[in-house]
Amino acid sequence: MHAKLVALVIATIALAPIQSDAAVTAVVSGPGNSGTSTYTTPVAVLAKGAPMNFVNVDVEIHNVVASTAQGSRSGRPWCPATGFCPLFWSEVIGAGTTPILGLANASQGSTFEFLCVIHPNMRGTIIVA
Ligand SMILES: [Cu+2]
Repeated sequence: MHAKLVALVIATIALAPIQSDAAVTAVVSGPGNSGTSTYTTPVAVLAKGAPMNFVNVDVEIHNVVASTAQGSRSGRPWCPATGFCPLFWSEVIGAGTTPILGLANASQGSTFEFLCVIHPNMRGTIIVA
């Protein structure tokens, strides 16, 4: 049953019309991404101040974490007490949707690189428009 649901989601996405980058409000990962260097949406455009989700339609677990910008723990409850403190972050999830936290105050024109902590070869870019 679960496999049929995953297949249906994949088929629905495959049949969906191609969207311009401006229409993307989510970072999406899908089957095969862990063996590549990208996500299904390698570039995602976020309207300033709008929410952004991470959508995983893969059977493997993934997440979205800022790969470059690091900073203080202030306002970032996802940060560990020590170590890596990414500018933005999502939970590691199996198939499903979860919010990407930390982008609410990102400036228009900003560009952020991100990666998956489980598969650090998976990388992408978020552009704030
Ligand atoms: Cu991954």
